[in-house]
Amino acid sequence: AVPSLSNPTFMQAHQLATRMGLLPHKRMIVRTIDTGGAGPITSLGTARNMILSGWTDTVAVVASDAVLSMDREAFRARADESVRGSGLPSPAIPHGYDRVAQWHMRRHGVTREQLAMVPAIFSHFAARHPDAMCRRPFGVDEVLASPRVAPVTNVLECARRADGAAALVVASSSHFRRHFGKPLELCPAIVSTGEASGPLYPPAEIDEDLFSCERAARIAFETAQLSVRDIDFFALYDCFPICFLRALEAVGCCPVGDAGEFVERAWRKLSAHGALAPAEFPFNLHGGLACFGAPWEVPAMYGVLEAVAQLTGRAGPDRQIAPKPRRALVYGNGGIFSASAVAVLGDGVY
Ligand code: MLC
Repeated sequence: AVPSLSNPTFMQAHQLATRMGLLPHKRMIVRTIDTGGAGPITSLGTARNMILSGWTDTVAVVASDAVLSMDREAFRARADESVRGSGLPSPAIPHGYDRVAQWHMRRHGVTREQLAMVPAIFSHFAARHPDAMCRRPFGVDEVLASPRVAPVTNVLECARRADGAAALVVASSSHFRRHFGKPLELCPAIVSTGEASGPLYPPAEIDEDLFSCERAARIAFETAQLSVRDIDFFALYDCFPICFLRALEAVGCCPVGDAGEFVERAWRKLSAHGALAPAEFPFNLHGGLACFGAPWEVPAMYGVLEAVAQLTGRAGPDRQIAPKPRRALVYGNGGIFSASAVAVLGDGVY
C-alpha cells in the first residue's frame, strides 16, 4: 500500500492488513511503499520482484486517499508540510513545479500557451470517461483565465484534489493459469520496470540533473529489450503540465526541448477537427491528474488501470485505441521530480 495524506498512519499497509483481518499471518508480507506519486509504479516493480524471486505467487497493490473530503486549509497545510524545508511559498507543491516550468520556458522556449494546452487536451479525453471529475472540455483561453496559483500555473493546470482508491492484483503466470483458467493474453504482463531518484527539493539552480525519468525509462526499456517505438499507449504523470512535457521527452516521444511543440501539434489538430481519435494522441486517455482527479498518491494507479483497459480492449468505444495496443508505458512521479518509476506492460520478454 502507499501512504495516505488524509488519514496518515504509521505503516499504512500493516494498518490496512490488520483491519482487513489478514494479519497476523505467517506467510503474509506487508509493505508500505513511499515514493510519493511514483508509489503505485514502484509497487508494481516490487510486486514483480517478489514474484520473480519466489517469495510469493500473488501481490495486492492498494492505493487510496480522500483529500477532497479534507478541509481545504487542512489540505494546504499538510501538502505544504510534505515539502517542509523546501523554502517554497504556499501552496508549495504548485510553486515547486512552477519554478521548473519557468526554467523550461527559459531554456527550451516552451510557451505559456503550450503549458495550458496539456489540461485542455486532457479535458477532452476526461469528458469521455464516466468516472472523470472534469465533465466538460475546455480550451486554452479558459485555462489561462482560471485563477492564478503561481507565476505560470493556473488552477486548471493543477492536480485536482479528489477522493479515490484503486487496487490491482499481480500474480505469477503459473498462478494465473492455475486459478483463473484464462489465456494469459487476457491479462497484461509487467514486462519490465525501472526506477531512479532525484533530489528531495528542486535545487536553487535547476539543471538537467534534476530529472530522473530518463534513467527510469532507460532501465525499463533495456530490461525489456524494447524502445519507445514498441509502445502504443502511454500513461504519463501530469500533476502539472511541466511534468507531462518533461515525461514526453524523457521516454523518447520527442527530443528534449520539443515537447511544447509536440503538444501544440496535437492541440491544433484537435481544434481543427473538434476531437482527437484515441490513436492520434495515445496519452492519458482517462484524463490524467488535472482532469480525471488526483487523490494524492493514487493517480499513477489510474494510469495503470487505463493501460490495462487499453491492452485488454476494454476501454469502451469512446476511448479504446484501435487496433488494440500491444504495449503500454506507465510513469509515476513522486515529490517535485524526486522519484521516477516506469513500467512497461503488455507483451514482451518476461
Ligand atoms: C482545483 N479546482 C479545479 C482544479 N483544481 N477545477 C478544475 N480542474 C482542476 N484541476 C477547483 C476546485 O474544485 C475548487 O472549486 C477550486 O478550484 C479551489 O480549489 P481547492 O483545492 O478547493 O482550494 P484552494 O485552496 O483554492 O487550492 C487550489 C490549489 C489546490 C490549486 C492550490 O487545489 C492544490 O494545491 N492543488 C494541487 C494538489 C497537489 O499538489 N497535489 C500533488 C501533486 S504532486 P470549487 O468550485 O469547489 O471552489 C504529485 C507528486 C507527489 O502528485 O508525489 O505527490
